Parts: sequence; C-alpha cells; structure tokens
Amino acid sequence: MDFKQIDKFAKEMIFEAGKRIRDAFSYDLVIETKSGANDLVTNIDRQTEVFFIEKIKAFDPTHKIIGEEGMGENVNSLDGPVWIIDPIDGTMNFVKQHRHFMITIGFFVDGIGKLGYIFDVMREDLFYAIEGEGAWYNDSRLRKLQPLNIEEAVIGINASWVTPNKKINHEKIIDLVNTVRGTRSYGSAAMEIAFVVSGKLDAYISMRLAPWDIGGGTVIAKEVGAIATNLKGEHFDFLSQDTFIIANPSIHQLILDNYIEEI
Ligand code: 2AM
Ligand code: CA
Ligand code: CA
Ligand code: CA
Repeated sequence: MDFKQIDKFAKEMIFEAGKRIRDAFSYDLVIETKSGANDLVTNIDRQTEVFFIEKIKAFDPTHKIIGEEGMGENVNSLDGPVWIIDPIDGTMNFVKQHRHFMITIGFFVDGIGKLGYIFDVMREDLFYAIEGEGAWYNDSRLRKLQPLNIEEAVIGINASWVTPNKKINHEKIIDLVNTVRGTRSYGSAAMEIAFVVSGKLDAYISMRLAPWDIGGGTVIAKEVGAIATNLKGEHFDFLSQDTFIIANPSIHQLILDNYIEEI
C-alpha cells in the first residue's frame, strides 16, 4: 500500500472539507441534541462526514469508514483498510465559539494506525503523522517528548471530574490538580491530544471517548513517544467507548498509579 499517496489524498480532502466548514458559517446552522443537552450535532457535522465518505469511496471503494455521525455503512471490525473519522471534534465550540474545533482522521490497516490527522479548521493548522516516519505540525517536524516532573506538568482535564461523580474518585483528581503546575480544558479531545503530542500540554484525561475522537491522535502520539491508553493502562477499546489518557511518557504511569481510581 502506498501510504505517501494516501497521505496526499487525505490532506487534500481535509483542507477542502475545512474550507467548506469555514464557508458554512455564512449559512444557517441546524443544531440538534443527541444523548443530552451538552451532546450536539449540526447539519455541517453530517454534511462533512458525507463529504469524506464520498471522497474515500471514489478513491478506493474497498476502504471501510467509521464516522461519528454514522452516515456510512456499519463497520464492526478493523480488518483491512479502515478510515476512522470525526468530521467536527468539539461541536459545542463550533456552535458557540466558531473556533477551537478539529477535523480528526485516522487511517488504520488491520487495526494498526498508519496515518493520523488533527486539523484546526479555523487556524488552518495541521498536526499529522505517518507510522514509522515521524510527525509534523504543518511543515515542522514534531520532536520526541522530553521528560518532566509531575509538578511541572500542565494537564487537560474537564472541571466536572473534581466534583463528586459516578466515574472516578474526585478526591484523587483534586490531589492531581493541586500537584501539577496548571490545568486546561479546551472542549475538543482532538485539540487536547494535538497539544500533548506537541508538548503544549503534558497529559489529557477523559472519562468517555469514542474511537473517532482519538484514532488520528494515537498515530501521532506513537511517533513522538506519547503514551495513549485507557485509565486502566490498557489498549483503548477501538470498537466501543472507553476512558482515555494520553501523556508524556515520564508521567503516564505515575498519574494512573497515584491519581486515578475508577469507581
Ligand atoms: P464531539 O464534539 O465530536 O462530540 C468534549 O466534549 C469532547 O468530548 C469533544 O471532543 C467531544 O467530541 C467529546 N465527546 C465524546 N463523547 C461525547 C458526548 N457523549 N457528549 C459530548 N462530548 C463528547
Ligand atoms: Ca459528537
Ligand atoms: Ca469527537
Ligand atoms: Ca464530532
């Protein structure tokens, strides 16, 4: 398989989709809720996913496609070539802020991540990687992550996890927040992953993500030495939803051991 050729195709498709999304701000957004009041989808999320499906089917009809909005066929295995697509990651930011939302795409073959993309649509910034060849932020190569102490770390985590909840012992998260140098919450999992792989954050933790939130990001992670697992330290479950942490390798296990206690 010619990954350079697929990479070129993927980038062109992502840049074109980005332009269509930016242009869409001049039309009406139709906003609906899915599982609850903070789980949004718009006509542009769906149209962008359909755009990717049509492009990929024209490129190679044998490739399978998993997309968040379910606009393609049902895929229940990662055998063969599979695209994992989130057409807009951070839909609430898209709707509310008109910025800080990403297109993120992973290309997998037999479950192995080969190509990964996180595209900041409004800034037109691309983070990407080709397995075994390295990772880039636009034209600059991303460096391997350098070791640091937990006291120096800036981590991405949603404020709700420092309040009593059904997923995680929040007292330990309070400890973590008091130990690290700072916390941030950007509202787009892919953006937080892009920041970890480029050293702008040192870890990002989420209690529930889906394969399309992290597919592209995990390919980039591997190239810079970031470690991405679920909160048990195991492989993320790519055919379901799972907890998630991506971190600088020097603090990944330490966070799991000292600060994470799932309920
Ligand atoms: P989304 O915008 O593509 O839905 C913050 O909400 C982050 O968590 C976003 O990256 C969002 O992706 C993701 N997320 C995953 N599952 C979600 C859910 N059920 N409701 C809201 N956000 C979800
Ligand atoms: Ca969503
Ligand atoms: Ca998402
Ligand atoms: Ca989405």
